[in-house]
Amino acid sequence: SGVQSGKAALNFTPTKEDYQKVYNKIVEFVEDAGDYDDGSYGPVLVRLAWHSSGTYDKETKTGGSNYATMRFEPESNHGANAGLNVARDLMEKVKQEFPWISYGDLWTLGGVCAIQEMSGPKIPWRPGRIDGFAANATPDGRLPDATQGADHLRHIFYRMGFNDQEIVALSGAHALGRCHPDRSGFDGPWTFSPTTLTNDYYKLLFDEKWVWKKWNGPKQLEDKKTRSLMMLPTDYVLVTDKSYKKFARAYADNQDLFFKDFSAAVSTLFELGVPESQWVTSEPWEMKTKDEQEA
Ligand code: ZEM
Repeated sequence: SGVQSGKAALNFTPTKEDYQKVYNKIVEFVEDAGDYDDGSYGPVLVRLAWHSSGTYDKETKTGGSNYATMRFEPESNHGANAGLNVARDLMEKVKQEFPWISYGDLWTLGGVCAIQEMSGPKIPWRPGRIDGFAANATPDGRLPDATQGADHLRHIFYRMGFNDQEIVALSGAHALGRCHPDRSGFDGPWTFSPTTLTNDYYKLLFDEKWVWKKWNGPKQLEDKKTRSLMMLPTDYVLVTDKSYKKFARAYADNQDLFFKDFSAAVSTLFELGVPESQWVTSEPWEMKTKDEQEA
């Protein structure tokens, strides 16, 4: 069997149907969020999958989603990961029902599930990540710093192997979720529908007037009209940097194009750091949404 669980090798080779069962269990937990945030754990699961993948460095081939090293200190305590214990604890409940899945596969499947169930595009995904050790963790500072500018984003995302178009497409994930003062220090959602993936993030960047918020917290922008939405400094550079702006305009004008490019970039993101030999299939799978299975 190509899949290792961290426990003794199980005499069991999971099929696509087995992973679909895991997906379906994640859906149950995502929807059973009660009063948490906007009524869904979807956004924080997307953030967990992203932060477990976005540590990748293409030069040294270190970091990425392979070993799920955020389970260990000090990575679990890196400032960028504040609040992700919520997502890891939720995924732990799924892991208890499906102990054969690796944490890296579980967390990335959680991100795929969350995006698809929040009306996003299909994210091709395949299993093969293995559980690693604290020694596989990367140093702090590999994830982007929201207070910085266009060149910082290039430095961070080029290191992962992405280009300007992909930086802009990936940033569209901020249509989802919100900032929490007790996690990042920033406050508020980017869009009016934080549990549905749309291209509104780009539309709002162009259509609203963004002004610096007057408060004691970190530098962030708010929309002048309602003062209920926010943009990070790194979001705003998508409309001030000439190269980024052209892609942001295209995504604001065409949600299908955004979905197509977002799907491709996220699928690549979630596979960073996994050696080719580990994949259990050469072609990534499209997991079925809850709705498709009920139809
Ligand atoms: Zn985020 N992100 N991110 N992001 N992110 C936050 C929240 C979420 C940056 C960033 O500093 C922050 C990507 C890229 C970048 C999500 C997905 C993706 C927060 C708020 C910050 C500060 C955290 C909090 O307080 O809870 C920066 C600088 C980025 C560089 C471009 C990419 C790429 C993502 C996925 C593909 C999501 C879904 C959230 C919302 C989490 C939640 O709990 O609601």
